[in-house]
Amino acid sequence: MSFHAGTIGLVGRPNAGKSTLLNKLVGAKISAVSRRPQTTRNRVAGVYTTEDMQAVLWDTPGLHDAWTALNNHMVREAEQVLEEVDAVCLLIDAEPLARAAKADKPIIDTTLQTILDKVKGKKLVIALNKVDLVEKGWLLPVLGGLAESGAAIVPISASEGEGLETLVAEWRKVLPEQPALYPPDHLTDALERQICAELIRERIFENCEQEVPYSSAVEIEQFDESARETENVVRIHARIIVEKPSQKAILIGKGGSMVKKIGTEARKQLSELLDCKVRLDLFVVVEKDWTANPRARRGLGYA
Ligand SMILES: Nc1nc2c(ncn2[C@@H]2O[C@H](COP(=O)(O)OP(=O)(O)OP(=O)(O)O)[C@@H](O)[C@H]2O)c(=O)[nH]1
Ligand SMILES: [Mg+2]
Repeated sequence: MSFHAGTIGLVGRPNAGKSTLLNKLVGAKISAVSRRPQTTRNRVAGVYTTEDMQAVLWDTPGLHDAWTALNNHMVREAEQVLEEVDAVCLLIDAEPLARAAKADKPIIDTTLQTILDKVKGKKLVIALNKVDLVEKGWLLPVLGGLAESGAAIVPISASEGEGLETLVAEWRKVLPEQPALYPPDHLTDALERQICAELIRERIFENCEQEVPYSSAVEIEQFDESARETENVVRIHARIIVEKPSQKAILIGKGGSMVKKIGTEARKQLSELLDCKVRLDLFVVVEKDWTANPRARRGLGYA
């Protein structure tokens, strides 16, 4: 049996489920997932290996109309990945498409067409995601509408793990025949401390309202593994950076309740990731308008 391997960019609109799919296939939480759009800000790599293929998956920020410097960085990041990969997997949320079908509107609207134009010339597989949320009867017209793109289309549910075998089989078809790029047990290139920062940021996205998640960044100041072997514990100091004192107040919450909740939830996830106990200290600091400041953005890895 021939072996196929290469890089695949997971792209799509914000909230389509790209990070969920990456985590599901890798079998570990390496990329932040939240109910809010624009959760992912930088590319994250995960490796998925079977007997006859290996896909190096690049999770990317959602493609959207950027209106701030930080958003610009996110879209550029996704577009750069598009240029570098062997093939593209475009994730599309099935729900709005099913609504379009019900309303007798075109399945490929202008936004989707813009994204399809961006990936033109690339080997393409479309993953129609969140089919668990769509009445089966509306799936057919949606698939019919998407067929105009000319790409292979696979209905999936990233969160439920449905359709993933078929998706992976389609990926294999578009990847070049070559040996694996990584050892089969290799899961990610991301550093543990980077993933930790992402998972703390994810908890802010899930717990805080309005602009707070979009004005927050997380920086790991200390990642102390000196007692990892002996006492099975890692000590982590992280700074949550916000843009305004009012956001700091929201993040800290009444009597510290919000930062405590974020800390408790994050600690649980970090402990799973690192497979040991985690002592987590969170500090909230204001760095005035950091999202608009190129140097501050660079310092936080968003440039
Ligand atoms: N019901 C259902 N929900 C899903 C599925 N896949 C993802 N979700 C949910 O959709 C939301 C967005 O998922 P993400 O994985 O963060 O989406 P993303 O495409 O990475 O989003 P950005 O990083 O913001 O571009 C989360 O609440 C997920 O739990 C699915 O197959 N079914
Ligand atoms: Mg994401």
